[in-house]
Amino acid sequence: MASDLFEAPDYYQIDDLLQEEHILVRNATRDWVKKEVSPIIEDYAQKAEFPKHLIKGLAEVGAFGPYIPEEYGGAGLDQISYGLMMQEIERGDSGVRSTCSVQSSLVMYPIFAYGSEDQRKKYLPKLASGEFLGAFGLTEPNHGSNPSGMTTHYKDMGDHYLLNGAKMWISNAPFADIAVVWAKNEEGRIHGIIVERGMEGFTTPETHNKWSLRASATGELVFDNVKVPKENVLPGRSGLGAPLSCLDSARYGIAWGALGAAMDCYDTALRYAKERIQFGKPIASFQLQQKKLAEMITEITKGQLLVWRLGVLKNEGRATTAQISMAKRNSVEIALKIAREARQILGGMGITGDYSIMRHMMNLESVVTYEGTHDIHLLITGADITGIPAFQ
Ligand code: TGC
Ligand code: FAD
Repeated sequence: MASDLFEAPDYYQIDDLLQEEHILVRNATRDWVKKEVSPIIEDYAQKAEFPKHLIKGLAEVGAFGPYIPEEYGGAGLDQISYGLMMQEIERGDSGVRSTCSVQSSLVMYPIFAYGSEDQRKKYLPKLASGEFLGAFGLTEPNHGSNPSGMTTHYKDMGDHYLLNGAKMWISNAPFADIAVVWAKNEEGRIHGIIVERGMEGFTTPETHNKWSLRASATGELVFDNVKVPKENVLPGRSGLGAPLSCLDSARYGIAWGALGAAMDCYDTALRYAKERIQFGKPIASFQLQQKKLAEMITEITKGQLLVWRLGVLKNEGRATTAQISMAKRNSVEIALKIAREARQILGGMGITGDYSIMRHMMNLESVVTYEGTHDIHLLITGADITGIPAFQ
């Protein structure tokens, strides 16, 4: 990719709403992304390889457990700092942000919120430092949008549990050291279980041939009579609400993150439009191109205000699942539209890896599907405003 000239749009002076710590965290992450992610990410995406060497740096900037208390190795930051971090990292690449979302919100969060003190002490510091990488197993081959139907299950064998089943589409699976896996007990109640790499019968085949999130590793988690120590079950909460509450946290990060991708596409397209001459004039002088750019900055600005307000509510413990869902859906939808329009502004150059836009666009095709599809999020809003769930 050509050198990273990114300048963040702030059309409504939203920086004025941020505290000094937010700006420091945001700028430190932005600098790190410019230095470490932008120069290499296109190559890794082209090779369909996760840049493992970034793990140490991600841990150092605090992207693994930004809001987990410092006593467990987290950064102890608030929700707006967490959001800004995700925005900057996804500005670099959605796949890198994915790794952080999974590690922080889908692995560290459930261990912090529902784990025993021993589990917290055993796993959280290693996850925060990047010594361990985690995965989150909810989706199954036959249960994606409806995880309540999951068939992965475990049996009480006296001194241990026996786990059987399979999870599919799992980020980080091929090299994760541990996985937080959601499975049913003999009564059909869902519990979280920490499964460790090396347990007999536990395999993690990689999913190949993705056109999206190519710099993020995806795979399966397969459990064939895996003996799991009883102390690996998360004791604090059971039922579908436990994994769904983790999704709240990850979806919140995506709401900020997808805006980062949108900002990068807009910024790239604006610069290109001012430089590219056709018919003797910069293409930015043509009304049709201005319309695209004007709509992009309008949607980005609305999105920025939405996630900032959501961050305030989240800091106060008042953000609802439906509010988070709306923000995730909105940010990803506008980011995808912006990526598609931005790509057109770059003409043929837009399809090359010399620019980040096509990579963002392809990545966002996963982001619009994972953590709840666009349709599921529409239904979550629908259920919230009407009081009538229309999922089935
Ligand atoms: P429903 O009846 O609505 O709820 C079941 C129980 O859960 C409770 N609950 C929640 N609790 C805490 N936090 C939340 N956000 C909660 N939402 C619901 C609810 O009160 C109920 O409790 P109880 O005590 O009455 O049993 O469940 P449902 O089966 O009707 O499903 C609703 C639906 C469709 C919205 C839900 O299943 C859903 O969100 N589906 C989408 C699945 C999804 O998002 N999967 C994501 C997998 S992970 C992933 O994609 C990671 S990508 C990683 C990366 O970033 O790379
Ligand atoms: P389906 O549920 O089969 O949906 C197919 C289509 O039907 C969608 O358009 C959907 O909106 C629509 N649909 C479904 N139900 C309804 C309904 N009631 N009303 C209207 N329309 C409906 N999962 C994890 O657990 N952990 C991970 O780390 C993880 N990482 C992922 C990484 C990638 C790259 C991808 C692509 C997915 C990942 N997922 C992960 C899985 C992801 O969460 C699921 O793909 C997603 O929840 C959708 O499930 P599905 O693919 O089975 O689609």
